[in-house]
Amino acid sequence: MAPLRSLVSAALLFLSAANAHFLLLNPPSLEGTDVDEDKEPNAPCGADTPDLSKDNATDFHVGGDFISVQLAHPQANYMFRATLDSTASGNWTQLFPIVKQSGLGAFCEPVVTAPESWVGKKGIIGVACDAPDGVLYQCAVVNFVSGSNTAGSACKNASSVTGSFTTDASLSPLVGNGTTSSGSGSSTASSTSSASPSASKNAGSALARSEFPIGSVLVATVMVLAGTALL
Ligand SMILES: *[C@@H]1O[C@H](CO)[C@@H](O)[C@H](O)[C@H]1NC(C)=O
Ligand SMILES: *[C@@H]1O[C@H](CO)[C@@H](O)[C@H](O)[C@H]1NC(C)=O
Ligand SMILES: *[C@@H]1O[C@H](CO)[C@@H](O)[C@H](O)[C@H]1NC(C)=O
Ligand SMILES: *[C@@H]1O[C@H](CO)[C@@H](O)[C@H](O)[C@H]1NC(C)=O
Ligand SMILES: [Cu+2]
Repeated sequence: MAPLRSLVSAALLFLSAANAHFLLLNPPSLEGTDVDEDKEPNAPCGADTPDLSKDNATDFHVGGDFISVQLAHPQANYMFRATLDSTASGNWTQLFPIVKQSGLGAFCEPVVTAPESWVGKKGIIGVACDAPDGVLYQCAVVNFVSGSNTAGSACKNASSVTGSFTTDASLSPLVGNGTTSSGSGSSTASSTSSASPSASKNAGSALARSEFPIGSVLVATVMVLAGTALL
């Protein structure tokens, strides 16, 4: 009995962990290495609220530094933005054109710049990721420093990944002087993407939903296991 029960709970654990969206690897996420991906739909930073008065910061070179992410969806668009606002409540400046990642895994832009006037200041870099299950958020607390950083081996694209510049009606309003878009209820349930004109409807959505069949298979497995346990 015990092995079966642990198998079921292991499957359930795996199910809850299967809600993978994306990770911000560099600059390091405010949430550290233990990111709560279920809370990534919460604007502006996911599970945590930054506090510039106490959060640790890493250096970000305004002349060019790298932003690297890890994507668990077959495709997503990114907005790289930054603010000096102490709690990331607004005044976001766009750092890079909206870029689309196609293909799972590592993606890195080696030369992302920030305003020269920010040198010596502490701020927040935010990454908003428009994924098939909604807009997801991560932040990093950084010290803006002068010069540029040559991206090393930590900055790479997975072999099957390609990128292109794009437009995205969900991401483009996320900069400016207003307050942040409050996430507009973009929870896990409904997909509000397909704003991108280049998203090919048929091929794209079939691919984009490839995570759901896996989930269903797991649900079926758990149900079979649970059913067996009742016998
Ligand atoms: C900041 O870094 C120091 C030294 O590494 C560490 O002790 C402290 O816990 C960190 N603070 C936060 C909020 O992560
Ligand atoms: C944005 O910056 C302007 C000008 O510095 C300031 O008046 C405004 O309060 C800021 N807004 C937010 C949300 O921080
Ligand atoms: C990854 O792909 C993007 C988009 O094509 C490109 O801009 C970037 O330079 C690539 N990164 C690396 C490390 O080659
Ligand atoms: C934000 O407001 C400041 C001060 O009013 C202005 O200088 C700046 O251009 C505005 N930035 C954006 C992105 O609207
Ligand atoms: Cu996701």
